[in-house]
Amino acid sequence: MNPNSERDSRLEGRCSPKARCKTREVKRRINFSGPPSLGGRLEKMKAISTEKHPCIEWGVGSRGLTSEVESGDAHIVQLLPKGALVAVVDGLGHGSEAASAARKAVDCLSNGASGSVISLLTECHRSLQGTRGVVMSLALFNSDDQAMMWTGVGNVTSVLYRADSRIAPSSENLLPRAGIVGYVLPPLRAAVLPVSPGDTLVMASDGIRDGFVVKPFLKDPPQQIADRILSQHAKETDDALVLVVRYRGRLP
Ligand SMILES: [Mn+2]
Repeated sequence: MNPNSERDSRLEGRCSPKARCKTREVKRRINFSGPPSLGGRLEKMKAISTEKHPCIEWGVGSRGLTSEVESGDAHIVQLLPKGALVAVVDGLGHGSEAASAARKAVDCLSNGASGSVISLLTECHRSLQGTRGVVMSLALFNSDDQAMMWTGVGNVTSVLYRADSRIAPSSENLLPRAGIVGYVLPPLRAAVLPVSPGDTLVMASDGIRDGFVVKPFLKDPPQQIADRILSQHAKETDDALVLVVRYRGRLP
């Protein structure tokens, strides 16, 4: 896709008109639970993506538009002394340029992971000048405060699901600002939400169709939730990535 036309549509908060249909073939290709012959790359990704940390537990499902070219979607889970920084990044367009922009954003986040989410995003914007740019959502869990601060630019969907069904609302959506990190940065806003053990954050690039259902599966391991969303909601027309992070509670 022409990066400029994608930029225009991203700036207006629209998705690519191409990103719609689906085929069985793609569903098979991205099915993690299928036979190992479906691709060593996916198997490897799954093997390293389920890990535990006293404060969070997470899983990630991801696949590139084609198996030959690196995905333009990326994520980071950075464990910190008092919590964790997590983010999903979507480089504009596809292929190596999108992947390199996404990688640069992840590097930038990992270098400054102890800063606030707004300063991190601003820093990313600076370091991504001259690249295609990315859209991203990021969240910083602070286990001292039992809180999560999140912000985002462009269409990466982020939803926090409450483990305790008595809490209303039972889920909250991040409201990202329109823009492109590395190209046009809007005035940023971050929100702070209290978190309790079991609360689960889902971040998905726009290669994942809206409408995924998480609430009935909140007790499942994060990797299982990520696998289900990827296999049922990945578009065939875009890179796709979903990160599922469960807050486990205060660090000892
Ligand atoms: Mn995308």
